[in-house]
Amino acid sequence: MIQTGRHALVIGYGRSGRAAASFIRRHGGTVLVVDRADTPELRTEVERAGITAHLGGYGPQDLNGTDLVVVSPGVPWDEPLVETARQRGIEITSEIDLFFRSCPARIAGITGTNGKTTTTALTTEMLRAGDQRVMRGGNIGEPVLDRLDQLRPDDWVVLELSSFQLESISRPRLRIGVVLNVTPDHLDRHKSFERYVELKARAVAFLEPDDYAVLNLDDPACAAMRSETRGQVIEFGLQQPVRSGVTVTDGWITIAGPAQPGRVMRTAEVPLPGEHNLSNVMAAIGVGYAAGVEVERLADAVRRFKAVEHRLEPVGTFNGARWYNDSKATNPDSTYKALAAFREPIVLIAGGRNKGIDIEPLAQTIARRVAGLVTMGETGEELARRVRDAGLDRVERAADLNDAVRKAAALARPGSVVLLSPAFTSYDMFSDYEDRGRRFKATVLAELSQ
Ligand code: UMA
Repeated sequence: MIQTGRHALVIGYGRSGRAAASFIRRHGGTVLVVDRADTPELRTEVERAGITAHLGGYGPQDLNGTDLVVVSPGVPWDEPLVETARQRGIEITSEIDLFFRSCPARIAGITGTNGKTTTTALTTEMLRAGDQRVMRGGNIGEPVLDRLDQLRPDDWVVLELSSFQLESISRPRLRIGVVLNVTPDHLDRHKSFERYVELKARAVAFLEPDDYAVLNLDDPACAAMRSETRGQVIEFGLQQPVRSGVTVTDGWITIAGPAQPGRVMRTAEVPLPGEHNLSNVMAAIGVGYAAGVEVERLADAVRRFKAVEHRLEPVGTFNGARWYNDSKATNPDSTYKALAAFREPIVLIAGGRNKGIDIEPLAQTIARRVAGLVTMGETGEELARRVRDAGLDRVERAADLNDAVRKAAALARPGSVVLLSPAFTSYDMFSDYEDRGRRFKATVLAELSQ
């Protein structure tokens, strides 16, 4: 617990920073906020909170009198100001680290490159179906530290954990740790794929023998984590034989292993499109099973589950074409999964800011799989050129989101799927992927519904 009298510097005043600042002040500490941005919204936020803030940049002078630095997930862990604080021997933490240090409840943590949010949302529903008190939060967009006081020891907390968050937690001890998949992402920040995998593995590296590691056997990096945990392993997989865990046999999701309850539900009953979603559902079933929820209740929770916003979220049908918002696809792998989820001809809207990823394999896949492409954002020009070079003719470059929607509508035919699945981050044109997804939906509805 934060002791009274701490003088904290909170770097970054977004969702995580606001939760941390409010928690520390409520527990008798003082807070100075710094943020590289200086916008009217931020000014209003700090004024409303009555908090001292230095906006528009920061430097070593902000560390004077500080004995605790709280770093937001979006701020690099090796940011110069954080390094200076380290050198001065000041304690470094984060909103999620403070939460782990004090949380009295059991934590199930879900990480992976893609599918985290859907799996976190579904897992929460499953544990609730098992009559558990559950708090959901983390990278899903819901900070948890400011809700710590509501928790009791027999509650569950279901956390979506990003690599940024896992990096900042000194001891991420989970009761159930899930790693869904690991493919190249955030390499601009973590520098190498190996480091990124290492950070993801922290979700299972601190388990004790009574805890559970839920690991995807179809993903080599996840499968290798079996040897890095002391927890009991619940495997899941569609392609690899599963000895003990969740698998699919004869069209049924099944729990495999000695004296296990067998069939859970038919795969055809899963209400989310795509094999990747089946894999997410299997992971969530693994968690629900480890937490002792009855199989029938797990199946019911899946049947009732609706798509999460911005992940293959249906927007509507216009002129016979079905439109989907998959703005959460901020890396190529996520876009591959979206493309694989449909059999129909696809008009894809893609492009954004590159996080250090090679565009060529993405261009090849798009050229093979889609009927038409509209590109936008910083990578738009290169992506359009490479996809044309890879053999697709129907490629358009859009100036902005309205233009992208109009061009995609012109390429679509009755029976097509029009899919916003950008494969890159949104920061070149939008404040985040949620902003991109919401503006996309609003534009589609404004342009196409009459
Ligand atoms: N800022 C700085 N310096 C920096 C970077 C940012 O001052 O170097 C400032 C920005 O100007 C802004 C504030 O910090 O005012 C934003 O902080 P933040 O980027 O940490 O964002 P939050 O709003 O606090 O949201 C964070 C997570 N953001 C990131 O990891 C980038 C949210 O995940 C998370 O939902 C939230 O905490 C609550 O836990 C978002 C995300 O994009 C969804 N995550 C990445 C992903 O999923 O790929 C990892």
